[in-house]
Amino acid sequence: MKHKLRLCAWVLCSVAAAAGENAMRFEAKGEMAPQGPLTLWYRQPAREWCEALPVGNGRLGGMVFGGIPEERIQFNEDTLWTGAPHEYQHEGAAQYLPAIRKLLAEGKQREAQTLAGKEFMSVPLHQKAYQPFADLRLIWPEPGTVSDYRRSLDLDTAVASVSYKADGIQCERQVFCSQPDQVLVVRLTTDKPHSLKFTAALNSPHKGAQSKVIGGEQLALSGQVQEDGLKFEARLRVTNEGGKVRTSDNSIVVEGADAATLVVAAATSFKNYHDISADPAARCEETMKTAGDKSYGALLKAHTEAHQKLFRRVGLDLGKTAAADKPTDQRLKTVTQEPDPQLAALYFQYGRYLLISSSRAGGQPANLQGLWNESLNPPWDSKWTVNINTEMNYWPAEPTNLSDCTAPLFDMIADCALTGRKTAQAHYACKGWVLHHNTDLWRGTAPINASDHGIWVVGGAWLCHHLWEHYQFTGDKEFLAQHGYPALKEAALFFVDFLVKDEKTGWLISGPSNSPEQGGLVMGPTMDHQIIRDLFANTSAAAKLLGVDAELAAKLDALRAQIAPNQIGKHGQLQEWLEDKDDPKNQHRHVSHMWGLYPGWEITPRGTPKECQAAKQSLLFRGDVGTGWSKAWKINLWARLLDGDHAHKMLVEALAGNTYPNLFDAHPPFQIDGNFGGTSGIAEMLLQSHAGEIELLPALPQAWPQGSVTGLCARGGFELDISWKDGTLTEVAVRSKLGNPLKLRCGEKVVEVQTQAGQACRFDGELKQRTNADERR
Ligand code: FUC
Repeated sequence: MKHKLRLCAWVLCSVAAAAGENAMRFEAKGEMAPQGPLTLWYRQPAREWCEALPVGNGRLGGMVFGGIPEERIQFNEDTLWTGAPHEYQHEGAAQYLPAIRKLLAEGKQREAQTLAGKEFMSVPLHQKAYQPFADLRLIWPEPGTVSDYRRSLDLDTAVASVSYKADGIQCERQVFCSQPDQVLVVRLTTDKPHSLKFTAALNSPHKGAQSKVIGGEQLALSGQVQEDGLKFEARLRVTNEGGKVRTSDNSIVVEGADAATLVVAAATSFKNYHDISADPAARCEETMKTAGDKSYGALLKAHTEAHQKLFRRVGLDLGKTAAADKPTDQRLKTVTQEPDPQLAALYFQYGRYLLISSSRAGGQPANLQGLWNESLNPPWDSKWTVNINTEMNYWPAEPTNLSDCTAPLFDMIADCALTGRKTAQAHYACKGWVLHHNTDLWRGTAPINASDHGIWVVGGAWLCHHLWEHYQFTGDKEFLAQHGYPALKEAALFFVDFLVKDEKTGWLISGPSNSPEQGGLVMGPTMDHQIIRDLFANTSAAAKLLGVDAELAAKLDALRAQIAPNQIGKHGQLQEWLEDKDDPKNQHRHVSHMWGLYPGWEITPRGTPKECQAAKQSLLFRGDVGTGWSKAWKINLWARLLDGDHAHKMLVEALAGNTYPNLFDAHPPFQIDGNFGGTSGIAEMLLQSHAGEIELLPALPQAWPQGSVTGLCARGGFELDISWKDGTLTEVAVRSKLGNPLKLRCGEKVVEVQTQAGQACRFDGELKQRTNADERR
């Protein structure tokens, strides 16, 4: 394809891979300034999937490429997976548990792993994979000239746009995924009457999927992932304004129109993890019945309002930067040379945008890729890996005022508490429930893949941390009673049975398990103990709050005190293992033994200075290298160590080295956890509330001398707006939702006040409370 260029542009930028024969070149005028600080924008269409722009409504997700003369919107529905309802536990595995423990106690790790590999693993050994659904393809007649091309994603409206001139005609494209109407919507317009002409089709990568015209006006694509597996169906409806619309065998053709609105519905036969008997065609029909006839304006209004209700709760201003005038992909390239705090603010809000777009009540939780995936064989099956990744996805949820987005995670925990009970019985002969390091749509909980890393027992316990966090931030006692406590209690009961006494030390230890993904199968990894201590403390606190299970609460308190404590080793490090055997040269991406520092809170600079120093030493040994999520974790950890400059260094390194042009996190490959970990890390730099007080600007880097943030949340039910100048706090406004006592700290300054529910109070930079009289002055 060849395009003539008009060289009237101020800036001429070519597609990065422009050397290729087929490369298109686009000119763009300098005056096409970005629409605002919340916009990602580009001067060329996406060539790769990780350049396309994501839209999503928590269930449906689309990747918009913005091509000319062909648009590809690759889309997903979050319940389309391989496999079918299945129980993964290995019946009878528990009889081998004593032998595995004995071999480990004798130092025979290889033999223990071999025995466990044979007798102790999930059936089958691997879980199932998240699947792509289909592509919506739009094809236009090839234009002679293309100019003024621009592709963007506005995080505030959650609309992806494409605009350009084709042979002098202004063409516009808007794409969004509506949560209220449950459809993907595309709007096409031109500024020349009757000039819109295109063909629309649906293609699926699944074998045997077919598309056909039904009812004379809709295109239906249907298929099945595998013979006994999930069925799926998508529908496309096109409404033209002016001109004509006609259908062919498997496409819809629009000619001579002024504008057109395309609406896509998609569904599968998934009802829940043990029932896949739904009728996807009927589901699409139902969706189309309500959404299909709505005007574009009505669809857009409902979508934008629903999105902004969540998105606008938090604002972050880190100042204007010169680089902000450049396209997003160009900004990424200069982030290490040119200070660009505004890009950090954009990245922060992008994480919030992605959570709103991939995790909404009633849907599945955000998986390894959120809900965006184009591959039939995605990396790590795009499952829920729970030895860091799934939890990281939800780190920003509570602090960045998106508490509502946790609902799918809590539904998944409730499922796993049921399937995990069978695994607890079959593998350990223990009460309660257990989840190892992965789960899938079928809620597998048994140890998968290999015995050297699959047998890791605290996945469910870590997820339970989020249930308690939800209560901490919202004070929602009903949630705690109905959803939180039942899962916490059953998870705790598992460990009451599971922990064993270490003969050498007398401590209670966890095992067989591992320190995620290194060191092989062991007894007593530090991370397990930190997580189990947290689980026991939270379960006991919840029982006391709810006035139930007093005996159990007392038992958990007593057991908790006997669990192997954090230990400081010979290099001054926080020991990763029961034994003092850490290798200071180990730069593994997992920093598991730092769990107690973040996301846990048993290690704090003021509360446990020695352990804190040891954690810092361990983090220094691990170094700043790492994959996307590993760097994101380190942003949070350095923030908890109150070192804003180091946290900022990790953020810049993640942006420079682990971020795709569309700002997706690069493990590599794409994994969304790093995006979410980055967002929570920025929140931790500005506000912390885990240590019984709310600390303002605890890790403000020199690179952000002035700014403001609004709407961040703190434990205890507070919402805060904070402003600073010259690196110093200038003002803070606090809204108390629950009427809890408020303790604010900024450096060494501390103030304590009692609040009323619904009350707002303001403090100056010295933490002096402002009165109404102050306000009037
Ligand atoms: C864990 C990590 C890998 C990857 C995978 C999805 O196993 O160790 O780096 O993130 O999850």
